[in-house]
Amino acid sequence: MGLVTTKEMFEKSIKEHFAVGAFNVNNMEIVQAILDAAKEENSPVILQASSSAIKYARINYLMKMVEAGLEETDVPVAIHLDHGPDFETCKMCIDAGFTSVMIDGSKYDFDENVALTKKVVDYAHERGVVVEAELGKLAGIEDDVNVASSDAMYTDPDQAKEFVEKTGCDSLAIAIGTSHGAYKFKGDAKLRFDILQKVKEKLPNTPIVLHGASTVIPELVEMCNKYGGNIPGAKGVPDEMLREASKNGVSKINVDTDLRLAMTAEIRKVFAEEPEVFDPRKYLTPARDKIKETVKHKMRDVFLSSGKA
Ligand code: TD4
Ligand code: CA
Ligand code: ZN
Repeated sequence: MGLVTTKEMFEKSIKEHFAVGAFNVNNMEIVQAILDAAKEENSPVILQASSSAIKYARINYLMKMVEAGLEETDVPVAIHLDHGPDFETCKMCIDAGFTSVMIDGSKYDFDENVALTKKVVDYAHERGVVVEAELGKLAGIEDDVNVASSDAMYTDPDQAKEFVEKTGCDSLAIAIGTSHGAYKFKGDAKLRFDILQKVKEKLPNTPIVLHGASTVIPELVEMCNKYGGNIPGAKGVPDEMLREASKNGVSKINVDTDLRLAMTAEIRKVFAEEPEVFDPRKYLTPARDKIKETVKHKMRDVFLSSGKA
């Protein structure tokens, strides 16, 4: 099928009650692991790159790696800009062949967010590219400001409807209590599914996106710590909650932290157990395998996207 926008996979996700995983990519091993997982699970998939990923890997390398991967698979694949900070970055990605971009105007007030998002939508739609926008602030560190989870700015469902109508964005990221990184909750995980439901009532046909949705898989955290890491008390969104979200109107679920943990856990293990190893392939091979296994588990058991290609 090759490179596609997210339009059809999201329509199918709404009709058939599953979510599409959007996995952050930074290098070849990560791209290969995700695409191999999607192929084996026969699942649609979104590869996404943040602006720091683009700075790190360089946009031409990212595009060419994705194109290389597409030669080996028939599942629908979208390449998406994650958290586009401004119009220029979105334009650069659209011009480079991305099929989807996110403009993250959540740090601006409502009207400025609308205006910026609309500008990106106009440019993208003329070129057949779709746009994700964001309304509301994720708890924790978001846009370099620390939003305490107690006064986290959840998405207002009425505003969400007005925002989508005014901007014409194709999908909407909402804040219901998730946050980026490995420390999402102090006590029990709590998500505002009531807000998700209200947003869905107001916007039944708009694909909804969940950011900061890594599980922070306990076995991976343990493994990192066992082999010399220091990430105590890390906690994410339990699989069960993500499965509910996938069945009940969330179309796209973003995952980066769990892939970082998978990769680091395996590399640490080799470093700790085989200090004589200095061939990068000796530790990047198990790292890549672990990312693939992690992605497959999410597609099959959590997002329910396996077989939906
Ligand atoms: O949008 N994302 C991934 C954001 C990571 C970007 O970080 P860099 O700027 O360092 O590349 C998510 O919503 C994933 O959330 P997660 O729960 O995996 O942290
Ligand atoms: Ca944001
Ligand atoms: Zn995010």
